Amino acid sequence: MQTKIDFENISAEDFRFAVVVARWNSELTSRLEAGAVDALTRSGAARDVIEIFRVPGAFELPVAAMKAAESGLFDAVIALGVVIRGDTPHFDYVAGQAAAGIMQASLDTGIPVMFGVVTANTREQAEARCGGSVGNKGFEAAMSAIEMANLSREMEGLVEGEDKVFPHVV
Ligand code: INI
Repeated sequence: MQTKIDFENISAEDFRFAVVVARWNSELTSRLEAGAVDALTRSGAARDVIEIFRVPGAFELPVAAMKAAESGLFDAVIALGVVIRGDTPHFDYVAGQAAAGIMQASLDTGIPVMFGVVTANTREQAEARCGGSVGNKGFEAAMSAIEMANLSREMEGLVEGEDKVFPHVV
């Protein structure tokens, strides 16, 4: 059974967000960044509660995401990058470590950290996912961040045995 999310009732208001953006493939990561900011502001976040941090490449996303999550200043972190497969195994190391490190940052801090990293075999595939025919993974990651920020706040008050209503799930 798939859980239905009541998007009418999940809002980015009253939350603060960090967006960590890789500069590699910056003409594409800038589109992810614009999509993420669009999703957050359209959902009620003020522009001044969204902090943007830049890192050289996707490999550096985890450490910056971890620092943002540890700071206590943000309710969710959105890590954005584009890794495109080349002729060598480099892609596997960069994409794999970015994914593992982002998950580690999230689990170690308890702050939701979103994996907004496009991993593609070709530039065309990447373009399609950065505001092209397949959507904008930055926008999607930000919507997931809003959902997780809401869920985390609801779960903070969980007491065993107590009836708890999760308003954003219908
Ligand atoms: N970084 C990316 O974000 N995307 C890539 O496609 C990429 N490629 O192809 O090499 C990439 N490499 C740089 C890497 O993320 C680090 O910045 C670098 O290795 C220094 O640690």
